[in-house]
Amino acid sequence: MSFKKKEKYNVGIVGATGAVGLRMTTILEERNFPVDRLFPLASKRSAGQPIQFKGESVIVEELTEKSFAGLDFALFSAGASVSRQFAEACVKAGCIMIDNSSAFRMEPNVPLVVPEVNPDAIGNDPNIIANPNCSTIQMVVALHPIHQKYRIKRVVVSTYQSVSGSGQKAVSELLTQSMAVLDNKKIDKQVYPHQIAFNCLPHIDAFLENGYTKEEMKMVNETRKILGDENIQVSPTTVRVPVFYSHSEAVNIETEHSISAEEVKSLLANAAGVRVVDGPEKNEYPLAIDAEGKDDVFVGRIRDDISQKNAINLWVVSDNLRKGAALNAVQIAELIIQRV
Ligand code: 25A
Ligand code: L14
Repeated sequence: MSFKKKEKYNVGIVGATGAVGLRMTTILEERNFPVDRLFPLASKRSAGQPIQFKGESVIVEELTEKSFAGLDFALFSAGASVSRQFAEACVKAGCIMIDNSSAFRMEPNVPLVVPEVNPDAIGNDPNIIANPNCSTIQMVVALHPIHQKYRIKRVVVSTYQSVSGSGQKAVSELLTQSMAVLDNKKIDKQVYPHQIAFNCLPHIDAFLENGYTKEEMKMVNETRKILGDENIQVSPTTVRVPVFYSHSEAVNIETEHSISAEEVKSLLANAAGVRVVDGPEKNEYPLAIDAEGKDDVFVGRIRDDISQKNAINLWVVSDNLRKGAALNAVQIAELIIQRV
């Protein structure tokens, strides 16, 4: 490994002022990642703005090809085009790129990593590591222990995704549209093609020729890559709902071997990164508002599929900006420094 062990590391955050970038900084601090210096980077628009880190103000700088000199890690969350534009400069500077965008996820030589699921995919000498899509991360954390024990054949999933997945401006759009509706005023649309307040949009990311959206095809292809099994069939429908933070998912799983809800409850209760919340008699099940700000993937409504043998249903909820993005990226950096 050309990466050298140090006591502390220089870490850049590309897209530091965005919804995910802000949480990357907070999570590095919360988890006491050994940061020597933090370098918040963003577009020219945000340069000069202060970011709070460990009780100090750090000034955001404009991202340029020179930004990576002396950095050990750069955590990218500024969209796929920024990642494509700056990947080469980052790697050439000897800086490990942990990329939250969709730019490199399906490249065969780029590891796509969820630390609880496929930590070994990182390999011995990583330069670019891709952070999977948020909906995929929370689903595979729950699927992995089930796949290992019962061998998953097929997954049918519907998502209920919060607006924060599309960044800070979408959070503002839901808020202002909601207030406009309650005030009987005309609504303004900028981020989504339709009103999101008091509505559900079966449309996340662009439509493809096969009638599915890019977000749906990420769930198909990334799930196979992370679980290392090209035979898993995934049938997804991804839906935007008027929720600020956390994605929820209804997941139906069909397995090769005989499975029961009772067994899956105890299996998931002991799985890394999972918290089972399943007390229907007390109205207890995972909720988006409870998952916000937390690290776990919450799983509940665990029940046998009454229509099909060897099949179960789950309800899976997690904070899309944390485990779905910023936390997973920081965990990848932690894995790398533990291994040198
Ligand atoms: O292509 P992808 O991979 O599908 O990703 C698309 C977008 O989704 C978000 C992220 O948006 C990304 O840009 N995203 C990606 N992965 C995600 C995930 N897993 C995810 N969201 C959730 N989960 P974002 O809004 O969260 O973050 C954007 C950040 O990127 C910085 N940025 C943009 N272009 C850049 C750049 N940094 C460097 N070079 C560039 N060329 C961006 O910084 C932000 O930090 P900024 O300076 O552009 O914006 C700072 C503030 O200004 C607001 N703003 C944005 N656009 C405008 C604007 N203000 C005025 N006018 C504008 N046109 C932003 O809201 C921000 O607060
Ligand atoms: O990581 O919710 O590919 O709009 C792209 C779209 C993340 C979230 C990705 C959204 C995403 C997203």
